[in-house]
Amino acid sequence: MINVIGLGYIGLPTALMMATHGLEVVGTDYNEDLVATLNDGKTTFKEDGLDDLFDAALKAGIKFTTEYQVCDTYVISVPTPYDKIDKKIDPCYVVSATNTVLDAAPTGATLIIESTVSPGTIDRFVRPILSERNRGDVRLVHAPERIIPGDMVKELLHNNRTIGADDPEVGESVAELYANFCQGEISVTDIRTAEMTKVVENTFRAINIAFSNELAKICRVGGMDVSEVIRISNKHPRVNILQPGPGVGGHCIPVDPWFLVGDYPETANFIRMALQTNASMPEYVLERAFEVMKKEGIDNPEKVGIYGLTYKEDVDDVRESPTLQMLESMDIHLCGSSMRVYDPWVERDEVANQVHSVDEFLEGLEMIIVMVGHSQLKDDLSAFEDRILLDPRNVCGDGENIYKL
Ligand code: SAJ
Repeated sequence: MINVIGLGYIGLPTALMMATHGLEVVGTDYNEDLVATLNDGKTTFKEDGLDDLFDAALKAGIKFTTEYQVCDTYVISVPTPYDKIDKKIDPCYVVSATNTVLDAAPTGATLIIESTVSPGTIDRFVRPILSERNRGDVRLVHAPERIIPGDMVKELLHNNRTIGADDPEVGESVAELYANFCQGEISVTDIRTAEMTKVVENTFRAINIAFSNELAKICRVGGMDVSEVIRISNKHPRVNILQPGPGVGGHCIPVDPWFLVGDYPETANFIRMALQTNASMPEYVLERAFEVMKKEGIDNPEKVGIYGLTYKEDVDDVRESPTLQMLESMDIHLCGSSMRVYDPWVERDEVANQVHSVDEFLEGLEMIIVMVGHSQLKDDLSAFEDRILLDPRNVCGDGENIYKL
């Protein structure tokens, strides 16, 4: 039996995928409400294909509980927040989950950590627990998750995976376990390399986005169209520049690269600069919004609305979202967050001035900042027609009323 610990954005789909591929799975989370919701037959977040996978997993016999199980394999998939001041990882959830697993785990159990951790975290925080508790018998593995929100179900099936283990035989046996559902290539390596590759992958993406954001700023100063510049540059067979935008959100790309900066402050200079460039974007959009307001004679921020609150399109996750970062920066500049906010994906109240229908959003609005290009935007755009649009993601098409980054 496999006990998946932590039923959030990664743990839940992983547990469901395992359960629908012939494995006996129990999902555990300390959050009683979350477990109750799952036991009521409902999923806890929106994700393409998740509800169908959930129904199939229920039929296959998956169970949800707050209790850790006595079994041979544990998958830890808990959050790894970071300290915003010193930029280092906070491994508290991994540490407490490991301790509780060890209370239940029989001799020789396999402990797979899927949570993203900075290189060396397992040596510094997990191994000491195993030695203190005399549990050298536990087979320790790091199998960092790689799935992208918005396409998680497909990526769980098709992405290549990395398995880090002390003993290559243990690594191979865990690779076989994942091969029950994973059709990608599975690389087996040591634990520290697995930790590093995960952070490197997200750092690579952060730097690529930072490059495009910097290009957007250069093109604005130089009077060039950054989208056209990137589109044509990407026709080169060895160039693949990502898209500029209003900032970088989510729990991964703006967070994980800081682990390297936090642990290697003297060396990770290039990475630090890239992260600072991405972090500057929400405020850059705000400045651009004021520029456009001035040009268009819009003097009152209450006549300006923000479309999109999630960190990217077609997800309901608002963590570290560019809109939240922008609202924070408005508070700092004392212009208040008087702009109305609407996001078709976010039903719960997250911020002041949030409204829950397009009609309420549009009432009296003269300008809209389109922060997220949800699929619904295609329908909503026709209603936005006679307003001024600021389009930092370049998802609204072209027109006299549409301003770019
Ligand atoms: N973004 C841009 N321009 C782009 C692409 C993205 O501004 O061209 C922005 C998005 O709008 C968003 C942020 O970057 O605000 C991050 O979004 P994302 O789609 O790039 O990535 P995540 O955070 O949803 O998922 C990433 C993925 N990592 C990589 O692709 C290397 C995913 O595979 C990881 O599993 C995930 O991080 C994670 O959990 O680590």
